[in-house]
Amino acid sequence: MLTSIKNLAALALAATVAQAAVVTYNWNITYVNANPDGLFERRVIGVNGQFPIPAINVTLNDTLVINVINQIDQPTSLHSHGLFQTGNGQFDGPSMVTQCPIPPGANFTYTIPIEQHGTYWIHGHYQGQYVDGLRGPLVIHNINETYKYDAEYTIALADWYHKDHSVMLEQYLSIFNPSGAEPVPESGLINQQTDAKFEFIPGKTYRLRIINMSALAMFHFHIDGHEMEIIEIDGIDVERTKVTSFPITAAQRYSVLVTARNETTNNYVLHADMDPAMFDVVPDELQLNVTGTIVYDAAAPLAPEETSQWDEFNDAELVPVIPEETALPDKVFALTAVFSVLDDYSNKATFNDITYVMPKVPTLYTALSTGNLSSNPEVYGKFTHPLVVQHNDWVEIIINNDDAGNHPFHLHGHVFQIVGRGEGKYDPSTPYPNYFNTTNPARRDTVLVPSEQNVAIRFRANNPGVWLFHCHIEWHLQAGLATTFIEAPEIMSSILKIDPSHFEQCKALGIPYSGNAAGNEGLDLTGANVGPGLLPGTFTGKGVVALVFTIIAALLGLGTVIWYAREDDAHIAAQIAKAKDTEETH
Ligand code: CU1
Ligand code: CU1
Ligand code: CU1
Ligand code: CU1
Repeated sequence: MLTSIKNLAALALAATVAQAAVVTYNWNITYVNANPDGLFERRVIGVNGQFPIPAINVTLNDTLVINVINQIDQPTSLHSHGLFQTGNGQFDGPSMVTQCPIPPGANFTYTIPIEQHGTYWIHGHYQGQYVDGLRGPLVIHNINETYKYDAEYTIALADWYHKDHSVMLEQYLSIFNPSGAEPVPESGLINQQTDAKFEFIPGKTYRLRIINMSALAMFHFHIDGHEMEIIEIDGIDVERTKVTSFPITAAQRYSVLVTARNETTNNYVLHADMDPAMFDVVPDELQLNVTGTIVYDAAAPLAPEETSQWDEFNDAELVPVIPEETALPDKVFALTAVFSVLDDYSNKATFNDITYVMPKVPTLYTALSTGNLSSNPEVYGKFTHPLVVQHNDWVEIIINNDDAGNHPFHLHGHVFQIVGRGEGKYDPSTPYPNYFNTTNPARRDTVLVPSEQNVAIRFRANNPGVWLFHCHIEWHLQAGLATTFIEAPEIMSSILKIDPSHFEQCKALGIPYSGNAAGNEGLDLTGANVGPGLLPGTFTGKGVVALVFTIIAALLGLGTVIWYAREDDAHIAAQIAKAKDTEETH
């Protein structure tokens, strides 16, 4: 008996080894013209002359190799969202955090050992390139999946804009937008189109992998005539949980099991409703009701569309299949997120009054080139908002959302446990009754913190490296809603060796790749990039918005009118006008 078990184990091991492969994708990053919503053709960022970008498919234990050739006229970098990259943080991708961006015309290879399974995505992490199209699904198959199903579909949801991200970003961060109204998308897409179809065969069970690749939009997902069971969140398999609908924020993923009906008399509408609460203004022409079709028989009629009902849903109640207990934290960071007009008169985001600004040296290179000083947060510069933790610390982050908007916060290099959720600001002196869920809490890599609420998350600092923690609304990241975790600097250089190809990118762009955040030795931060500070005085955020409007009106008067008039897109002007109307409530 023992022998046969041993043999089985040997067989399983052999099977595992046999399946491990090096899977190579050659990605020429190129501009492509596309018209995914059928309303407007524009230049987008695609791969190998294609848009949508085809999904990456790999299996646990494979090594994923992505050979990038940057054929666009701006630098770029790629982030594999949700991958731990244990000991491999040099290939995590965020520009000026773990690498210099890849210059136009240059090559760079990402080599990523695959240590997880589930549903992920890959996207540009240089400025807002993913908003312009540089994003695609990354599906990691398990060797033996936890749940049985007959077939699967990947359903990538995304918001879509008609203008280039850079153009909208300039307007968003300008002094003419002191309320911080985000650009509202023109469309919502399913698999980068407006008419996605998914064939179902009676009686079969499907795994649907739903990914939200949006810049801003949150969707509510449901399917007419079918029940769904959630089985995965952000790469973590969870106990089957029946739902009629669920919300999915930017950067989150869900897998659901859906059993096909036993007849083919009708086809059914699949719904991804955009949540209007995410938009400052909902333009009349914006179709919030984004749909696709479950097709049983191309000739069959569509079943009458059901009215949308959104489930009250708490992802913190989902139960991971592989339990992981929590522990009392060694380090607690309370981060309060606020948007306000700073002393450059633009609306920026802050965590504890600091708005993120990129350093002159990518933070990972600073960690690896400053010796003993790498444990001193000062070397990373105040405006990368460095949070230093030691190897294997249990780290708790209490995120207080003191803003009128909802924010999906994402941590690179980890999943975190959702251990608490509450109203208002978390007050450690009066903990909520039963606030902390310490029994196998839900784990994921992106969590929604609704307006005027708080969420407590925990993770173990078992992945030496430099990991960004930020709001995954791309506009908010660009507005500075980010901090940087410096994890285990005391042992980082013994684990991470930077491939020399990194420094070629830096040299070509004239970016220094050693020293502190200013590119200097020691703690001399002369010349470091600095962000705007808080406006002086006793103004509240709302008061400042009102004040700034007054100043703008007084100083520019007619000028603003001309600026609006020159704006050829009426809807941006409408947003600004609307922002004025709502300045008191924002
Ligand atoms: Cu990420
Ligand atoms: Cu991401
Ligand atoms: Cu946000
Ligand atoms: Cu990121």
